[in-house]
Amino acid sequence: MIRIQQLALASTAITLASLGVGNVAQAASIVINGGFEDPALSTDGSFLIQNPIPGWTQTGGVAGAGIEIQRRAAGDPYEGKQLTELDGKSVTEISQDLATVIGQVYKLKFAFSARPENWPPNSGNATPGGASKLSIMNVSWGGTLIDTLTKDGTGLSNTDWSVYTYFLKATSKTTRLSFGNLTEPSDSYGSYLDDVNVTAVPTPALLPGLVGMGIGLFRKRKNQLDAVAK
Ligand SMILES: [Ca+2]
Ligand SMILES: [Ca+2]
Ligand SMILES: [Ca+2]
Repeated sequence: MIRIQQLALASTAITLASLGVGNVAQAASIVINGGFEDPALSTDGSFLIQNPIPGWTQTGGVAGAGIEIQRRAAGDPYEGKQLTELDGKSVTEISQDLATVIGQVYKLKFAFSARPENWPPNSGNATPGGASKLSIMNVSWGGTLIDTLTKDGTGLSNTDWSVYTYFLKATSKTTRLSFGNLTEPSDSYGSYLDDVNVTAVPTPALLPGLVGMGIGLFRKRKNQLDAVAK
């Protein structure tokens, strides 16, 4: 794992293309069910809490908190029809053990939103008064915390997705990828996660050097992406 400074795309002259990683998006993701589309719910407004689900297991929080899948129950997903809410019955950590190659650099990308306070306005699925609107996302790679993200759903009538991207090196044949909100108020309303992708970076010309220099982690917001799936 490389500890890195975070680079805002707009503040640097570095772009993915200039890093020689323009083809990264073409690599297949090694994450199973990264879009939380399985198990598939049949109707909008529905949700399901179970553990495990294909690809993902609850690894933190109280037993029985479960992994919550929502189909437009309280906001639009970033990708597909469904998303996961980390605050299922209570705060959780969910993980997937990835088959990785030692020394290989991977690109981690996912979308994170706070749970919106008002979806749709005045519906039964709006976050109730008294519940926290704070959403926290702790991201771990190989057991090491790599970032803590915070969003506030106060006043939102729909999701407000941001996409985060990191370049991370594998140091083991199995790398555990975890997302948790154990530091968020536990009230069954919280962090939304969708579209988790991990792709091997195909021998970029410049990236290994940059990683070596400590610039291995890179993140940017959705509005800096060229195209956004919705
Ligand atoms: Ca999805
Ligand atoms: Ca919940
Ligand atoms: Ca919460």
